[in-house]
Amino acid sequence: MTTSKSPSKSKQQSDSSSPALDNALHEIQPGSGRVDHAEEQRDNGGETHQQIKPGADHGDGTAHLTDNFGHRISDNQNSLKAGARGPSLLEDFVLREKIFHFDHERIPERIVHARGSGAHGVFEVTEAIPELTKAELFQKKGNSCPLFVRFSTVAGSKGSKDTPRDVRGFAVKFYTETGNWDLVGNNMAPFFIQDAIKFPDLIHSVKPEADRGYPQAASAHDTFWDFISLMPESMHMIMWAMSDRALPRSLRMMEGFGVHTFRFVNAEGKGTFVKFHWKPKLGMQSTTWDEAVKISGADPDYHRRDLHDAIDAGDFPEWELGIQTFDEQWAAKQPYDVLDATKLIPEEEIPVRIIGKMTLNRNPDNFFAETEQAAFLPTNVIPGIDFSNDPLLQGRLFSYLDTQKSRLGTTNFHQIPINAPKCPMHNFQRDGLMQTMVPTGRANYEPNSLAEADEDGGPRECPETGFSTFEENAERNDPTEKVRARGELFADHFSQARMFYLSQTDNEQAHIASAIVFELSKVTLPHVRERVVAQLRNIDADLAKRIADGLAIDLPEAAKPARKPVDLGQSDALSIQKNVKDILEGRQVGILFAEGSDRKTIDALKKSIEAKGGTAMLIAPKIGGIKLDGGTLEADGQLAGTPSVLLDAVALVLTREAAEKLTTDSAAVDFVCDAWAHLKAIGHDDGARHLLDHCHVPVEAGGVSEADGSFVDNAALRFFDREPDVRDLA
Ligand code: HDE
Repeated sequence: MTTSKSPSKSKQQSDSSSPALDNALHEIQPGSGRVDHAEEQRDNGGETHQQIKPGADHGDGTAHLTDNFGHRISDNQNSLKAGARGPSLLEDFVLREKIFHFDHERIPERIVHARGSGAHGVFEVTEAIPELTKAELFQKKGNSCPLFVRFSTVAGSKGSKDTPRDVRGFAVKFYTETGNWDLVGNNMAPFFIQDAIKFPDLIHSVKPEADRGYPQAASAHDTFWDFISLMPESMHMIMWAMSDRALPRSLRMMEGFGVHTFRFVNAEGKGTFVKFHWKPKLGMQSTTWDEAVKISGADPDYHRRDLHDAIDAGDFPEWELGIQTFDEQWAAKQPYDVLDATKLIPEEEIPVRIIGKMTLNRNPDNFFAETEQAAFLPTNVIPGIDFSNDPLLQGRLFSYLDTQKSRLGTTNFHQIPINAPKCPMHNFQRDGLMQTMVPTGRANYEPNSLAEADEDGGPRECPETGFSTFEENAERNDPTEKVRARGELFADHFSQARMFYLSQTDNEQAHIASAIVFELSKVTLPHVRERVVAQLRNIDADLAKRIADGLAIDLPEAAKPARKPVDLGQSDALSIQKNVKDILEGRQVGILFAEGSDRKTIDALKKSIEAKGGTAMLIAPKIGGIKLDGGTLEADGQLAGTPSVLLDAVALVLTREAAEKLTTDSAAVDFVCDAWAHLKAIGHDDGARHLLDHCHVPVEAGGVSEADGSFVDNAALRFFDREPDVRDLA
């Protein structure tokens, strides 16, 4: 069956600056046996099942509408009836097939990370690391491969909003020449729990409560905090989850982490521990909490739209892939266990070494077929990359394969194009539900000697180049001892939580404190609130006091730590604000205008915003055309539908009369008040001052300026100094 492809709006392929990038846009062309499901059906041996071509369209390129078995449909508007006003007939196979298929369109959503957005891209090696890994991909600078990424929230359902306070999934599927490598990480470096056996409990506690089915996509409720208060190991991750990292401004502006310690293995069989990092080209940016709440109403698809639009416009999001590598000896000297996923390795201890670049350059053609059906498996590693004994990772190695069977319904989910490798795939696995490959010949077992009779005996194993598990030095473990226990240092639950908190700016610390007060204020069980504060006392006395004050409760006794915390100092890399990139790229700047606004100011602003890589968005009370000197100007967004929460900075270019009129329009007042409260740059001309005065925005405040070049410079920043004026930071 032919499928029509919509013309690409983006400048994607033709504009890529790197030849490697261009090459990798084309799929890896393997030898025989490649299965290209989208174009045609082939069997394992490479034979094609021919499609009947003649008369496949109307002669003008428009395909014939057919049912699923190729029968042309004459009428797609009316069902078959016994008379025009009579009952529908059972024999209407066109109607029945259409409704039958529709009835079964939904599949179970992911148990966690149900809401996600995907994109295709390419990975390019910028520094070869053969001394660390034999992975084919990393042998040469310039090597590249196609990839697919899916970003997600964790707790919410598929149809929930993009901007809850939550961890974001950051899953990357590299289609390498030696098989798929899935780096299934998050935008936060540690995790809530240490052992996979606690994962179902963690997720049950954060999901909507069992009896009442709410709250959706929120951790601010009894069961989550009840569990957390009883799991001190979660305290480090709680600091991250309550920080601005949980409120990314854009999926393009967040870091990614492999979380676990993995292992590189080189050609000599030498193992090196490795932690993976993704560093965004646009730097990190977050929204404020109030802004995130309002965005979820104004545009629940805020992140999905932003990612899609950026790629569509040719502003391809980029991340650098970095590694921290270390050996057993180094690991043994640390005050934490590198196998404990609730811990990170400070970048000041081991700097992140950049080895590659990921560019997202193509939107999925079909959300369901690609983004929804993408199945990531931490077990997808390539020779040269291996696992560690992290007990959380070990549990994941089972879970992901298992879950795909119930979500995608078949053990053959690897044949779905988004999941299929782009290198040759041959084995003796056969049959199963929804088998789409048509193997030929008799060889469905191995060893066989069919080749001796001139028959195809099928593939053979590869002792030299195949995946072989790292031979671990078992010195630190006795593999003959069966225990339900954890490493000794796993018991330190607070040292890194404290390091994270102390590494934040004052203002970021205040955000953490406000977030915890907000969340605990939604908790109805007083003993849970108290128990959380008792745990927080082990992180920082001041933090615990702030929370107790914020809840108006007495400071409880500190919880007794399982192991005495140690002082790890600070790590500046953990703060967003200490690392912010002062750039306009990727940012959306609004210019509000109305009848009579000065066209020259608008044009000049737009030009300089675009010159700095930002996007200018014209906003007016009416979208179709506003009268200005010398003609009319169309807006990109209508004022009520484009609140300032969707913008990074706003310029107000208004006549005095228009400004006065807008003081009675709550959309305009909210536009200004929110931009002020969310610490955004505000530019204004003389006429617009009236609206600013009405909204009590002091024109001499930081980030408030004339609507000229100074505004465009400011637009790259947020003005945190203003924060004490707009909210209680106690
Ligand atoms: Fe996942 N996780 N997870 N997780 N996870 C899933 O797999 C699970 C963990 C992560 O875009 C599920 O295919 C267990 C850590 C991402 O499709 C499921 C444990 C990290 C995604 C599952 C963890 C992650 C998932 C649901 C503890 C960061 C979305 C659907 C042992 C390193 C991938 C699916 C996508 C998805 C299980 C812990 C990241 C149920 C048992 C730690 C980004 O299998």
